Amino acid sequence: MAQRGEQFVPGTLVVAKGSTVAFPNLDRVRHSIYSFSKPARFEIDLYGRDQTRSHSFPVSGSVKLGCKIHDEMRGYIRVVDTPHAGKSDANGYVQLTGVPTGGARITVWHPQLRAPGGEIGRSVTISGGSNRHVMKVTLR
Ligand SMILES: [Cu+2]
Repeated sequence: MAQRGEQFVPGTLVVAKGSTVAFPNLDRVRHSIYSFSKPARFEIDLYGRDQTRSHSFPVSGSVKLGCKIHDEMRGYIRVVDTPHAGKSDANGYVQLTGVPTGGARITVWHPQLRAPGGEIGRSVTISGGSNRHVMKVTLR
């Protein structure tokens, strides 16, 4: 997740639990990174252009990132403990592969979703015949 144009790019990242995320600063100005989110409370001090810092995320959940210099900078990392996860595209579609048939629980998370923790869930039954499942996520 880079820092470019005084933004986190991409603004949202989905990573597997235990992943280490690199935060290259591609701006001319210095940035810091902080999080008060329960799964990952940390602070990375100011660093400059073409420098990279990284952080590991051993706990699943949602992490909201900020920069202490630029108040409007927001980044979101969703740390997941399932291989069946993805980020929906601009049209709201996400494709999950290799989902085993049977009962499953689908969770949708969005930083602006008006629900506890920004997430909603639904139990579904995955039927056989295809190992690719495409879902459309619509937020109202
Ligand atoms: Cu900054």
